[in-house]
Amino acid sequence: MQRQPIKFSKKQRGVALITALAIVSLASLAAVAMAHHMQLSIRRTTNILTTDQGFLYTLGSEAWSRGMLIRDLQDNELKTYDGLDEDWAQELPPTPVEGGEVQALTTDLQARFNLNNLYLQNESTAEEKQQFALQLALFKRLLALLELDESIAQATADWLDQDVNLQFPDGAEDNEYLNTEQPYRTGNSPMGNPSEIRLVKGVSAEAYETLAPYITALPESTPININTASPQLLQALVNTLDEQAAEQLKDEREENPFKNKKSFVDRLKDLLDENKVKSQDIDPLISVTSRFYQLETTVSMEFISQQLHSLLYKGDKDVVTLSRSIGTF
Ligand SMILES: [Ca+2]
Ligand SMILES: [Ca+2]
Repeated sequence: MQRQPIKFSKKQRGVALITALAIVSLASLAAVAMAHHMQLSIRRTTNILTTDQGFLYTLGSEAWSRGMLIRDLQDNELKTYDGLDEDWAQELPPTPVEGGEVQALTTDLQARFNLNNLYLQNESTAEEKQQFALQLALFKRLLALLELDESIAQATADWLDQDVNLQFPDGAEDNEYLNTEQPYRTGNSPMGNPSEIRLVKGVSAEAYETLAPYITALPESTPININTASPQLLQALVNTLDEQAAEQLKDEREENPFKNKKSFVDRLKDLLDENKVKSQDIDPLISVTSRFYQLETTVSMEFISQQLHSLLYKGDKDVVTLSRSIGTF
């Protein structure tokens, strides 16, 4: 039996055409969406790979910096002092690498005032109290030189000490901070990062910006390295040293870094009235070598820029990384 061809009416043919067009346009939309999705996936993967590549470059930079410091540690001549003329202190200018460029700078954190030097345990010896008084006076002088409120020094000491009793008339403990708009309590322990001082009474955003280049927060008490400290810190160390003399010392050490503390004190006695140089007050605050360094690495790739800060510790036999942070603090 022969089949009769199905006959569609004109109306039915119109519906079929519209349906076909709708399917084609839906398929086109799906194809566009898929292509867009694929493009995003490719971009996302590229970003992940580039970020990984950048991070590996920052680790490479850290290994390079460690190598410099290890060499400094092993070379008997370089071991006697740490100064800005040494290899570790030289900046790595923007250097091309596959896919971008790397730049790095190692700085001596003992060129700065260590806020944790103001940490005084409850049961401290008379000698520890004496050391604390010298550190407090030094920080006050630094604040005064930077035209900041000296009371920040006492408030910082209260912030660090273990109790919540006011140690000084200008200090501040829980009572002060619990009465603020957003209440918080004192740290009552050494700081993990110098930016913590922003929480201390009297430290505004402007004050912190001024203070930041001169301070650090290290895991142990540290002296200031007179070979790397800024002229402002040299002035804070020796209260009779004026700006001109501090600049002069900075220029002189470029040629002849101080190999020991005595040569620094002797030079001070030449520059200043000998009777005004109290070596017993200066000696405990200073050093000519350093153990804590910061490496700042910037990696710039096509789409991404990364910054890594590494805290490096130079021990007696090796250099180790204590912490890393990604970002600009
Ligand atoms: Ca050295
Ligand atoms: Ca306290």
